[in-house]
Amino acid sequence: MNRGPARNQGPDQMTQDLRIGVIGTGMIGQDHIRRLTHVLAGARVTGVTDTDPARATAAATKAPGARVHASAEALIAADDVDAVLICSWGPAHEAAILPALAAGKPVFCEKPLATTQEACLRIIDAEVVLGRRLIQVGYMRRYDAAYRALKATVDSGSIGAPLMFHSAHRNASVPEGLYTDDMAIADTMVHDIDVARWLLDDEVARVRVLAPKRNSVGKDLRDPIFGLLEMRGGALATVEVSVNIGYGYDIRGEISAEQGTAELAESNPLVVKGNGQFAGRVPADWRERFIAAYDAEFASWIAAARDGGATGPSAWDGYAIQAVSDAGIEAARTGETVAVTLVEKPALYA
Ligand code: NAD
Ligand code: ISE
Repeated sequence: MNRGPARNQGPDQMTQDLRIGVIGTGMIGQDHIRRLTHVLAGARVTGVTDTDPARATAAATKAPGARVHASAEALIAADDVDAVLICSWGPAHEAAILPALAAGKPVFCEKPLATTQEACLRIIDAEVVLGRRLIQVGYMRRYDAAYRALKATVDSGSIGAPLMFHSAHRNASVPEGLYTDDMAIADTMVHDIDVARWLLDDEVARVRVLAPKRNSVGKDLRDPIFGLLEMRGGALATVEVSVNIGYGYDIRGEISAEQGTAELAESNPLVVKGNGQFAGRVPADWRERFIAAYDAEFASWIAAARDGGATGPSAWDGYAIQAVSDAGIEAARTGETVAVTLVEKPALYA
């Protein structure tokens, strides 16, 4: 997996760097600015913008040489911005992606690609007209070493054809009153939908969502939930989403195949034994659990964007995941099994 060369900020290196403009400087925007500024080589942040100007100004102080722009449009048009990193809220993504595509600038868009299938299709149409991929969507689990090992095992055929994928996605807590029932699917389960499609190399045909007894910590929140995804080829994926589990951020995944199983190992690097027990750390949140995956994801994007293109999760993936998410939300509200219908896949994403 390419994590990129060690950072070297001499003058020659700086003239070759991919110059990145960041739209949205909240939690993940700041974390990505840190990795682009201090961890990865080959890129630097030259512009930032946020609807909260104070936040943009504070973020610019963390990226030497970065200018604050008054709007996303101004940032995208700037001569010293070669590529655009979108970390604003989901409903704002389309309005940033389309002008970036029109300017021919590579885009990294944090998940979701957009918040409606119609918006995703407008983005796909714009990319198809360009005739080349310029968009990578931030489904970072595909860059995690454990998920990649799981995928390699499935693809090798060594345990036979995959029949089921069991996924558990547990957040320690979510902000009360801000995190809604639908977000458990549209904001959280989307990652599990992404890896189910990727590991099983198939699209989701139907979705059902069940809710057991509520976790009282989340009060009125419908938490946890249990998703059942039927893939077109007949395999099943099950997904537990729990967002008030308390003990940490716990991501699990297991493939059950015709002649074996393969599962993600515990992510912590150390086991401590004492007093007749063993223990290890559970990550606090997604930033800790997937820190290396985000680094690898961005190293890969930088390399592709410097060549004027894109790699990894595509606009098609963003659209297909949105379709499953919409079906899941309907399934959760109605208790029914809901079919997922996709448009024909453009050849660009074959
Ligand atoms: P946040 O609320 O902390 O930050 C979002 C920022 O975007 C805010 O500062 C807000 O003022 C700004 N913003 C909103 N609309 C804007 C616009 N039109 N133009 C410019 N700035 C705008 O949210 P966050 O947790 O950083 O999430 C941001 C995005 O990243 C979301 O799409 C979220 O789903 C995604 N995310 C991905 C992961 C992951 O694991 N891949 C993790 C967390 C968040
Ligand atoms: C957040 O937006 C993410 O994308 C994280 O990866 C996910 O685990 C979390 O549940 C979401 O809220």
